[in-house]
Parts: sequence; structure tokens; C-alpha cells
Amino acid sequence: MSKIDEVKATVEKGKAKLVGGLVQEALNEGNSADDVLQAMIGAMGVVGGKFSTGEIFVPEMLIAGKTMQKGVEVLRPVLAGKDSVSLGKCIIGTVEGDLHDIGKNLVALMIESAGFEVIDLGVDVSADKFMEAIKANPDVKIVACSALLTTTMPAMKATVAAVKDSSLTGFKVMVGGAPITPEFADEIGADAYTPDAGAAAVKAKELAS
Ligand code: B1M
Repeated sequence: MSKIDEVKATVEKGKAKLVGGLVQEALNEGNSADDVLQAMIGAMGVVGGKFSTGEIFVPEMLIAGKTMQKGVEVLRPVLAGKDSVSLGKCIIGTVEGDLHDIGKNLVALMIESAGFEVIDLGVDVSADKFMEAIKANPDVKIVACSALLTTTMPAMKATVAAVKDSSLTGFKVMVGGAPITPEFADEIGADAYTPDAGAAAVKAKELAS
């Protein structure tokens, strides 16, 4: 089994204590950080599939999530080849009712690496909390909302509506997350949709320039 396959299997099994060492070994063998990351994202897909079929339950899903986060910590310095130019502030959060933050954290990491100062509001962020953060940071350039549940897509819609219907200006709103589509982003009036963290960083730079 290749080191990358070992990383993937370790995330799937939720072996949090082993993952850091294996990720480092995979990097030492010359694998790119992106390939290791994609393997871990693939593992979470397998975990999600097993949850859907009732093979595993929430605790196992939670442990796999924690394992992936530990793996990402080892990749962080490699992924964050920080751009020294300051492109301004980005406020990011997972919308109200949604506790998923692994993808949101990756988006935050990549946007920070692209040269933004990231203000991470965390998970379960209400439209009001997004508004308060924007008011407290009137120079914000990007507001980024993540959602992982179909049931929290309405909260994303409410957040974008609150922000867009306010008198606050000077920033663009980006959305993303597994259930979000370009059509949904258009429908709710977001300025941009991107499918993954890398694309989000590229789009944020484009929107802020
Ligand atoms: Co949950 N969960 N979960 N979960 N979970 C999913 C999302 C699910 C698809 C699993 C399944 O059924 N197959 C399903 C949602 C079904 C649906 O809505 N249609 C689901 C469910 C049902 C639930 C609960 C309701 C389960 C329950 O309690 N019965 C519950 C909800 C809790 C809540 O939020 N209120 C729940 C809970 C959890 C845990 C807490 C146990 C844990 C989260 C831990 C954590 O985040 N700290 C968890 C996990 C781990 C998952 C899966 C297995 C993995 C998610 C993940 O981290 N993926 C997930 C199944 C899956 O995704 N296949 C699942 C890896 C991550 C890198 O990908 O977050 O998609 P992702 O991010 C991507 C892109 O989406 C994008 O970039 C990232 C890649 O570069 N992206 C953006 C994300 N945000 C973006 C923002 C952008 C741009 C791109 O611009 C702003």
C-alpha cells in the first residue's frame, strides 16, 4: 500500500494518533501536499457514503473528521505558502445550524495563503453575526459562507439576503459547500460560487482586485 493510500485508510478508520506521522511520511516521500489533501478528502467521501448506508454512525463520522483535521494541521505550513501582499480582509463562517467546518477551514487556509487577513467566525453563524462582523470591519473585501447540509441552504440564503439588502457595501459575497450549486448561488444573489478551497482563493483574489 502506498503512503498516500495509508493516509486515506487512516482517515477512514479514524486513527487520529497515527495520521500526523503518516502525512509527514507521505510528504517526505515526495508526494505533494495537494495529493495528500485530496486523499483525505476522498476518505471523507467514503466515510459519508458509509454513514448514508448505515454502516457507521455520527460518532465514527466525528472521529474521522477529527482525524482529517489532525492531518491538515501537518499540511498547513506546506499549503500556506503565504503571499506577502495584503489583499484585505475576508470574513468567513459556516452558516446557522451547520456544524461542519473542515471544508470551511480549508477555504480559510487557502484564502489566508492567498494574502487575505481572515476573520473566521466559526460554525453555526447566524445572519446577524455575519452582519455584526461586517459592521465591525467596514474595510472587509470578501464575505464567505459555507454550508454542508441541504437543510442549512435556507440559512445561507437568509445570510446572503441580509447582507445584500443592507446598506453595507464594498465587499463581495462568496458561497460554497457540498450541496451548493452555481445555480443556487445565482438564485440567492451571491457574487460567486466555487467548488473547492483552491478555487475559492483564486476567486477571492479576482473579486478583491
Ligand atoms: Co455530517 N453530513 N452531519 N458530520 N458529514 C455530511 C455533510 C453528509 C453528506 C453525510 C451523508 O449523509 N452522506 C450529510 C448531509 C446530507 C445532506 O444534507 N444532504 C451529513 C449529515 C446528515 C450530518 C448530521 C445531520 C448527522 C446527524 O446528526 N444525524 C449532522 C449535522 C450536524 C450539524 O451540522 N448541525 C452531521 C454531523 C457531522 C459531524 C459533526 C459528525 C462531522 C463534522 C465534523 C466537522 O466538520 N468538524 C460530519 C462529517 C465529518 C461529515 C462528512 C462525512 C465529511 C464532511 C467533510 O468534512 N468533508 C460528510 C460527508 C461528505 O462530505 N461526503 C457529512 C471533507 C471536506 C474537505 O469537504 O466540507 O465538502 P467539504 O468542503 C469542500 C467543498 O465543499 C468546498 O471546499 C472543500 C474542499 O476544498 N467548500 C467551499 C466548503 N465550503 C466552501 C465555501 C466556499 C467555497 C468552497 O466559499 C465560501
